[in-house]
Amino acid sequence: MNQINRRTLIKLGAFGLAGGYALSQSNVPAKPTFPEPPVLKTKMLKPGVLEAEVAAAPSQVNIAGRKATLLTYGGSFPGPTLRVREGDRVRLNFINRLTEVTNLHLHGLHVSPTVDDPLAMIDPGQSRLYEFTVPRGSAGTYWYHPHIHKEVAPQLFAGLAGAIVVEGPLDATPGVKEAEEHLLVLKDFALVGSRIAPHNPMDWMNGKEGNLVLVNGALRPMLRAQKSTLRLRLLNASNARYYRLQLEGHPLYLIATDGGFVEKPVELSELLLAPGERAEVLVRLSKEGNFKLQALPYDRGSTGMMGMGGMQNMMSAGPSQLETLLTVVAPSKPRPLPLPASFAPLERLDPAKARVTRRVVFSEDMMASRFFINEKAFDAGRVDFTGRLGDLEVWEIENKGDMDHPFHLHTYPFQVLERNGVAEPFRSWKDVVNLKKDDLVRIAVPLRDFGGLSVYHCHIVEHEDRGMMGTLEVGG
Ligand SMILES: [Cu+2]
Repeated sequence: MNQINRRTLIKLGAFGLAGGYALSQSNVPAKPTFPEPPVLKTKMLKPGVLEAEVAAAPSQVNIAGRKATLLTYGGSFPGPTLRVREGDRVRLNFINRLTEVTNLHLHGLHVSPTVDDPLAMIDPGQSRLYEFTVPRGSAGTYWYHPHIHKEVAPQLFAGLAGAIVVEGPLDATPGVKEAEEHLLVLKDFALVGSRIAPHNPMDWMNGKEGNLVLVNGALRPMLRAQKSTLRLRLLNASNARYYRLQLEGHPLYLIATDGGFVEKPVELSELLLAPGERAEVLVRLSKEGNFKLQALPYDRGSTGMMGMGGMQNMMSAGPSQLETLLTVVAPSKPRPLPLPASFAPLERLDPAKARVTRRVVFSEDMMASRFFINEKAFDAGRVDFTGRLGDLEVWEIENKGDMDHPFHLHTYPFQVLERNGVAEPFRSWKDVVNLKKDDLVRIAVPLRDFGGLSVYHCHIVEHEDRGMMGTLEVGG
């Protein structure tokens, strides 16, 4: 077992046994530890071939310091992290112990859509084997969640989400490898008693947000840093909540986006994570003290409903409230590592070589709470786009709605070329890109390695469930 796994397991042991408080064999007072998600146990069949099993089941778990009945993977929230290495062959057996149909989506992993089948249906009591090879060059942070059309929103909101961490050679970059690593699954909940609050009609329109804004299922935990440089893997696993992240007194150094490492660290004063997006950042703690990681107010154009004289008027609900997500406690006499100068060059995709340019237009019918792509609601039996394996394509995505919509494409990681005519400031691999009202985003999509039927959709999962999804069939 490598060092990272061992380290994470030690943390898991402490958290799993003591519910957030490290067990101490002496009489030293227990010290709160950061609630790291558990790690999925894998069995090595032979070098480079791993087997693992995870089940979806209703479970009573502790979130925000109270007992709640959630739908979980592996009996925990977040679900256990699948930690694998580039090049690994993975045999993941998934068992459905829910009372409803579900499946798994390996969000962001470049694997065959016949494995990561967005239309797979796994009945209660049934299982399905997800067997795939972890792509080279994909070291980064991914996740898994359900993908049953019309049921994604209630299943995800109820707790079905877990991270996938891909390790690779770039993790050994000086300035990264010595950093103290933590995974932060950002997910909000709303409870009625000890149960998940059901969706109401407004939730289906705006996307459901909850009043409990949690990190790894904990309310405003403390992260007592042992080292002065932190590597935070950030995952927005929320249905609809956006996180405009800022750490008091510290810039964030972006080192990876959805699809892995960028070419060199990018200094950011704040970082916006739309639903489904991931980012990895380095934090350099250079002074002692406590620093809040906050989600700053963000206006995603959601609407509130106001009853007036028997009429229901829609109005903008305005920006979200500021939320404190966690507090970082710097170590004494901190001495952060120098920043890595660079990682590895990313392939440059030349849009002049694209054979096809497609248009994807988001639109809304707010009164009917229906959502469309190119004026059509999702139909699993209809092929919207037909692509050719090996082609580079340019997609022009436009948001003609009033709300933000995060665009997500399965199977094929892409690079953003420009937003509203402005070139992207740096190259990165993405699988989610957010569009504000009236935005026009151009992306380059290489259709590589795998043919089959994939989908693209809004990652406000209520919108996906209410029609904002299309199909892409790639053939040889
Ligand atoms: Cu949307």
